[in-house]
Amino acid sequence: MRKPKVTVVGAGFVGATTAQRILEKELADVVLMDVVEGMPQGKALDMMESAPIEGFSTAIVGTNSYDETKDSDIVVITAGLARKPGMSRDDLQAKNAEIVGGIVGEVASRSPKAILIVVTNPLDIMTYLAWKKSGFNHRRVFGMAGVLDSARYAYFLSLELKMPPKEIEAVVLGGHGDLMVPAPEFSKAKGKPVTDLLPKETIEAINQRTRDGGAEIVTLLKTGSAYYAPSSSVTAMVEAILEDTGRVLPCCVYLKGEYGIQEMYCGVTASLGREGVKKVIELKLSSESQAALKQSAEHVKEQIAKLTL
Ligand code: TXD
Repeated sequence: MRKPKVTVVGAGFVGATTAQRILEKELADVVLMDVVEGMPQGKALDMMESAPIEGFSTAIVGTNSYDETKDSDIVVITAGLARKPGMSRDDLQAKNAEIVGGIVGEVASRSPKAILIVVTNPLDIMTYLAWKKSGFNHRRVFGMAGVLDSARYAYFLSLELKMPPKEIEAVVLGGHGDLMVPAPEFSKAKGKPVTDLLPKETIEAINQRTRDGGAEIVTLLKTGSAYYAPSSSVTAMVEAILEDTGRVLPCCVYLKGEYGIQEMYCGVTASLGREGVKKVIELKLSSESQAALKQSAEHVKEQIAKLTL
């Protein structure tokens, strides 16, 4: 039987680490594509040279051409620019829209049945753009942010509760930015709601650390941004899709009235499988979280309006 094929566009920190995780978990063969000559080829060769040690039987090729991406089951888009000094968020959005738009055109024609997972920031807007440019059914185009934001939330809760991180289930909804919505009412430690375990002020401080989670890493690294947890997050989505598990994960998906949000992309929990989004799971949010989600979605909508499609 043919092994599944995953293309990762952008062989930078997130892209290359995602490729490595997919290979080592033997989820699929990988094509790693980047515009920088030699770089994806070098990283792919280096990863293959770890195969005798790690023992994986999956394979990776690095390339600067889209031809090798043909008939991918999943395309992960991590290509883009980081914000440079003097560049506004809007400038970055316009530049990355150009990059992501171009990539989607190339991959959609060669892999018309693929599922697209967008990672490039600003995440919600790039996911909407990828959907529009691909012409694909919205079930096959979604973005990664919620898995990461929820993992950060779970980790910070585990520190406070002095429990192993894997005992914590945490949920963050909304757009991937300052207005993201940690939902403590759906976050649990060993099955118990964290709202019963921690005082309100402590939870609010953890919510804020979660919202600032990306910036905290950027400040420490000084150049570049997070990639270990982001690549784990993408890999969890790839696994749910390829193994058709129906796992419920927070993702940036197209909404048609869920939570009162119409025809746009925003972070909510969804079940993933071979066809992409199987189902959007609408949680019964507290009135506080519901209002915060609405505000976050409004912000995404304003940013989408700035796109030239
Ligand atoms: O939660 C999330 N969604 C995020 C998003 C978590 C972490 C990182 N997030 C965003 O992912 C970040 O803000 C960036 O927009 C992307 C990629 O982050 P990464 O840290 O991997 O950036 P790098 O290391 O700069 O890699 C980007 C690569 C680089 O190698 C470029 O040469 C390549 O993208 N690039 C391209 N590849 C193919 N085609 C085109 N046109 C192209 N342009 C740049």
